[in-house]
Amino acid sequence: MNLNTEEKIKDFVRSQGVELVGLAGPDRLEGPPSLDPTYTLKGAKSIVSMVLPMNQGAIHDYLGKKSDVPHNVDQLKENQRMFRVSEMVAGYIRSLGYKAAVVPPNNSYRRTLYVFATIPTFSHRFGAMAAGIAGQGWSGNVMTEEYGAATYLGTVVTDAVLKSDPLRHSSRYFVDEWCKKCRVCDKVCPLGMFIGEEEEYILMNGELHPRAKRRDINLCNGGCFGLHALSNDKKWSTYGYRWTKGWMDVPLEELTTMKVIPEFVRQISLAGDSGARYKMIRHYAGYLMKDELLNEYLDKHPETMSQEEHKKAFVKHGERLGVKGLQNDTLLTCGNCGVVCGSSIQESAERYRLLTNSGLVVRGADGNMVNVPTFEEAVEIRQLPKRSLWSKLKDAWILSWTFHKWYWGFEPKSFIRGIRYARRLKKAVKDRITGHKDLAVAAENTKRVPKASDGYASGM
Ligand code: B12
Repeated sequence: MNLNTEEKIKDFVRSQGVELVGLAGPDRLEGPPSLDPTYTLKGAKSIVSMVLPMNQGAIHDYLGKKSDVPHNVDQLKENQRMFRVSEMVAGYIRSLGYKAAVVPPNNSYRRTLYVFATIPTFSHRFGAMAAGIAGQGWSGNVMTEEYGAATYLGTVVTDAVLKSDPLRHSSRYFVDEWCKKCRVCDKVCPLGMFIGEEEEYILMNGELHPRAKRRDINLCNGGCFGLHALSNDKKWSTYGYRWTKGWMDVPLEELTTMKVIPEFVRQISLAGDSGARYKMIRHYAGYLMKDELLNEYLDKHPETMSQEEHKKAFVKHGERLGVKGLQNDTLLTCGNCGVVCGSSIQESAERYRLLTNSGLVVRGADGNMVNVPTFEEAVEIRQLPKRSLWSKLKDAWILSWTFHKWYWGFEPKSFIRGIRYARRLKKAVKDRITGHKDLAVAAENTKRVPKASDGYASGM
């Protein structure tokens, strides 16, 4: 049977073990600048969007505080697998006579004046929404019918003009049909990046895609980088071992930008291992790791090791990758809003129960993470690593140097497109509000029996 290019590409993706794949052609790529494939490949016109699920068992061990190693291993294995499959798909598309390029799974950002802005070269999320295989959820993570939001995304861009796949969901589907009945994601963010009912929007192909209003992305950076691991009610924790005083005993509503950014910069600079840890994160999803280096670590089955053994294996793995200064195996510590979001509302409720009923993990005197049921017990045994001021300053320099080397700069084109997009978005949101107002007035009018004073013709 003679397959068209679209079917050939999707069959090839599935033959690589990726079940969920979608295509978006030029008609679907109108949106924020990070939906523009030409930033990655000059002349690009279409994208191939791919989704892999996170390992469910590893998630249960992670949220249930049995061990964070299986989930961290899953993040390494599946991000690297997505990277490899993306390279294969790009190679296959080139063999069909087109140009193609891979968007790294993570950590590939545009240059900006604020180096923690993390604006991607291409947004996998927006790509998956444009290809119709995923929709935005309340947390801003994109959701799929098959796996919820606990997924790894990948994208290949190409200059082939591909026919877009049908949109599976309306722009509000997940927020209105799933999230409204669930909402565990906004209860598992240690710093409450999104609380309350307010929505914000992504404007894509003329449609507004809702998500929870984010108070400040640095609240996520603070939690996800392990700078604050304690829930606001002190009932549970993430796998970070730092508790930031300035963010404790403060109602989440009071954690505003001016309270967050100075403390975030201070904490990330004084942690003593931020530079090394960020380099390791970038090796996990920003670089294609050499097979032998990847297998050298995975073949040891790190998820079966004791904490002591895994700390040694992980630091050694870092050294083999050229990352010096790793002190322990704490890497990915949160991601709760994505990890807790399962393939059904019931599964998400179970993951929420696991996280909030399994107490806290803290670092004990021997440097190992210990699971304790209460905050009081955690305070008793918790011990932070002793680090000299010199090692902290050295690490702060490495972090600042690395981030500025990779992400500092100014890109006029991105900046101007960002302003134009922001204007379109503002107008679309305003029109939506006035449109709603008009609808409300119209609805009101239909309800209201016309009075003589309205001057309506009788018998309406
Ligand atoms: C930067 C980043 C982060 C940052 C910031 C996240 C953010 N902004 O949403 C941090 C470190 C906080 C983060 C956290 C997490 N991340 Co992350 N992250 C990314 C990354 C690199 C880009 C995210 C993105 O799309 N940013 C786009 C920004 C710009 O989006 P925005 O805020 O919605 O954009 C607004 C404005 O900035 C403007 N805008 C958009 N684009 C542009 C471009 C320009 C030039 C300008 C001026 C403006 C502008 O428009 C939007 C408003 O309408 C992607 C990898 C990738 N290349 O796509 C992974 C990615 C989104 N992360 C992922 C995950 C899983 C997570 C975590 C769960 C942690 C984890 N790794 O397990 C948490 C979830 C936090 C959350 N609720 O969003 C997955 C998402 C999977 C999913 N189902 O959605 C991705 C796709 C990685 C992957 N390959 O799977 N992440």
